[in-house]
Amino acid sequence: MVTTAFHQAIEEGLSASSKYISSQFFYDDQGSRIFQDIMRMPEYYPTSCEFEILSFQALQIINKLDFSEPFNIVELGAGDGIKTLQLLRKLTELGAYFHYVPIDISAEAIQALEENMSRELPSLSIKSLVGDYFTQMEVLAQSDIPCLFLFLGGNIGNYEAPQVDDLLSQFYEQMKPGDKLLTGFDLQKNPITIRRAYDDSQGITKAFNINLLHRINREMGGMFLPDQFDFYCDYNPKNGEVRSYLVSLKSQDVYIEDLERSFHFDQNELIWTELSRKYTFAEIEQVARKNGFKVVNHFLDCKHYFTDSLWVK
Ligand code: AVI
Repeated sequence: MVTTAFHQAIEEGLSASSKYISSQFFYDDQGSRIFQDIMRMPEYYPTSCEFEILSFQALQIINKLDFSEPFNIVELGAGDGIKTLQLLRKLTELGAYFHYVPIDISAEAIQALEENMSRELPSLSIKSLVGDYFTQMEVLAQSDIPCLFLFLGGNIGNYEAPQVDDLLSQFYEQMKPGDKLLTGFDLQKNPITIRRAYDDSQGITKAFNINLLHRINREMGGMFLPDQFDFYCDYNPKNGEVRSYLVSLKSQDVYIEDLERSFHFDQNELIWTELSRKYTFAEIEQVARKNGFKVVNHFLDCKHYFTDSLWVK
């Protein structure tokens, strides 16, 4: 039997006095498909907001880069690249000389992205890198081509404050002076709008969370009965945190074959699955400064729900 990072995380998280499973484990093939459905939900505004920013403000973003040519657009965790395509299309129309460098740990994801991008923009120069962000950023730091790094989608909101500093300081270390970072931040807004984006009426976010239990069953011989769990989430407007949980509907013991043990769940016991932090401008500026960056500009959607924030090293 192979013990994976997922096995270790489940052993640790379900043994803790307050149980948890990290949201990084949402994204197996099935979870990634459900996430695509989330991004298509009308309540889940971050996707359309960022799409709008990258479609309608591409020129303004490009003007703020102030790069000599050629330059690299480096995408960290590219996904399907649909939003980035808008920016790349504008650059291509303007005749800019640049390379698109998506970085992803999954060779399969990169291949799908390359096929997609080449179909949409046949003249695009794509230089994909497969591996973890930091190793691949180190490779890019060796050349003197200026780089714009993209960390889109509001993924930064899924990190706790110390992890955010960790991540940004590692990005900073791998960047050359003058390189830029464009990061998506979901902003604090009417709490009802935020709660609806996560507590959706169709139960898609619930399915996204419950898939963690299916994944344990598939990958480590778990005996979870997913119907015996529900989903709960809560937005606290005082600290900007959406926290998501699985809830055990009864007192139960669940055996996981690969871990050779059972885990006990009390009735109504929670398993914390995700943090989705919403930021204020002051917090974004503080986090940039703390990690050595200077804020160049905030690019906002028309409702001011979301910002792609451009920073320079
Ligand atoms: C990927 N990440 C920014 C999403 C979020 O909003 O926290 C993941 C997600 N979780 C539930 N809905 C969407």
